[in-house]
Amino acid sequence: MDRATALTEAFLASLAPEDARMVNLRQAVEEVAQDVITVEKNNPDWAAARVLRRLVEPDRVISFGVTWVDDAGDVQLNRGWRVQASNAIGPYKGGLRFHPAVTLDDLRFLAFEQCFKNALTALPLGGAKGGSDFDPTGRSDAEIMRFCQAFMHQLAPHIGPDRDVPAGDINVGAREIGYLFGAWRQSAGIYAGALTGKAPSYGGSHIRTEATGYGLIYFVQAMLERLHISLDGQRVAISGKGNVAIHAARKAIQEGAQVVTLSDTSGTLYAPDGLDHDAVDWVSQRKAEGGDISTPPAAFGATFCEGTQPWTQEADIALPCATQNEIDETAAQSLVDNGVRLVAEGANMPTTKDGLRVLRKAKVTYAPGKAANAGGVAVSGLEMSQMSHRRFMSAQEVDSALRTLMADIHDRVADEGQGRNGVDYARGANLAGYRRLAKAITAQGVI
Ligand code: NDP
Ligand code: 2IT
Repeated sequence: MDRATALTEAFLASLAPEDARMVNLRQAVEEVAQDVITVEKNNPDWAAARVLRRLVEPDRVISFGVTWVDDAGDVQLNRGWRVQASNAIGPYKGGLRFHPAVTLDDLRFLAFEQCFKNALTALPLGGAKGGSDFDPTGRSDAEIMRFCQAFMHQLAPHIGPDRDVPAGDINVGAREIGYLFGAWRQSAGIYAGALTGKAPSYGGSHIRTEATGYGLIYFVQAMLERLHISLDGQRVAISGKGNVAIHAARKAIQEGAQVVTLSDTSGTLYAPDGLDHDAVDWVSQRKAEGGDISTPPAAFGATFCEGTQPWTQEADIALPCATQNEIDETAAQSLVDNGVRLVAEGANMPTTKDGLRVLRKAKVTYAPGKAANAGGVAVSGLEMSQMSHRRFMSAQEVDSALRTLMADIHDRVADEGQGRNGVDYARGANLAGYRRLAKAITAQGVI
């Protein structure tokens, strides 16, 4: 066993038993520790400060009940959380996820990852995540509004523009952010940037909705540039049909790629010659209506493969943009067998530990979500500045700033991850994020 693995095992064994039982948190922590633990041990200040251990321990976890009334007049109960992981380099920052399967384990791993992602943006953004086990499926607009208001009633005392700034994530988009912001504004009695992802009509940034997906493609272009390959003509398999997937698909098509798949929980839409903008618009419309994608119009040249993932189709590039752990060992092998040479994560931790081992063995170029999907939170950072200045950028200005931010993140990560056998982006992202956090945490003393 090498030194990093031995130290990582000892580190994992030192976690609180309830944390060690959180499988997603453990997976995320192990993946970071493996890359940074020897760097920490070799730096006496960072080792003495126990930087990594302090990053695993959130500053606080706020847990609350959410009570609301459905359209039938019945009282409904849900559980909500906000995990405030670290504000060492800026206000707590990270999305809110509404999904019936959400657990504290998910939000702990997401908040931990967010600290590193936000550090990589080079903006003043701390790490947090939150959400609820609320299931929006089949709920009316009025029910969504009442749920968001009840959720914010509980969360409002804990957030604010310099304290903690939530945003969207799975099932939390522009509509939900609008209801959440309205409720926060009423509760706080002031108008300020306590949430990002707002519409431009009330203090939001242009391109925030598109930023994660567009940023992912800009990151992929920076990766391909190093390999002297153009995105033009590449076959791209994308999973998901939500915010990240749709905007990644639109930008990829715009840049000349063939988007061969989109997907949802029911199956995969496969178009061997590529989906066009009309097809992506149709998928986006289906998502907005709460519908599935099983009956595409014939003109799209696409077939629906029920119950399958995109990873069984031939492609050059794979962009997982749905959820965590969607590429396991079998899926990763299938990607390799179908010709995929580059994987960049739009979702957070979509690749399992075993999946990653398969990709590495096959020498697939792999970019982790904490680098490749950082465009969303980076534009959230720009939204915070614009709101504070009371001065807003045009869509073109934000898009061009996003391109630069993603190219800079890429270069920071590639420099740190450069090794004898090329760039290890996962290692580069973990180390670059860790170094910024370690410097900030040690400079501020033991608090
Ligand atoms: P959306 O709610 O817009 O879309 C989520 C998509 O993922 C849907 O197509 C959904 O399928 C699918 N999905 C969700 N849960 C599961 C599951 N358990 N199994 C299979 N498919 C699932 O969310 P986003 O696009 O915003 O988020 C997607 C991913 O990107 C998440 O990992 C999120 O954390 C990450 N991310 C999001 C950012 C943002 O700015 N929004 C920023 C950075 C990362 P269905 O339609 O069937 O429900
Ligand atoms: O995972 C993420 O980076 C997000 N869901 C966006 C966070 C943000 O604060 O914009």
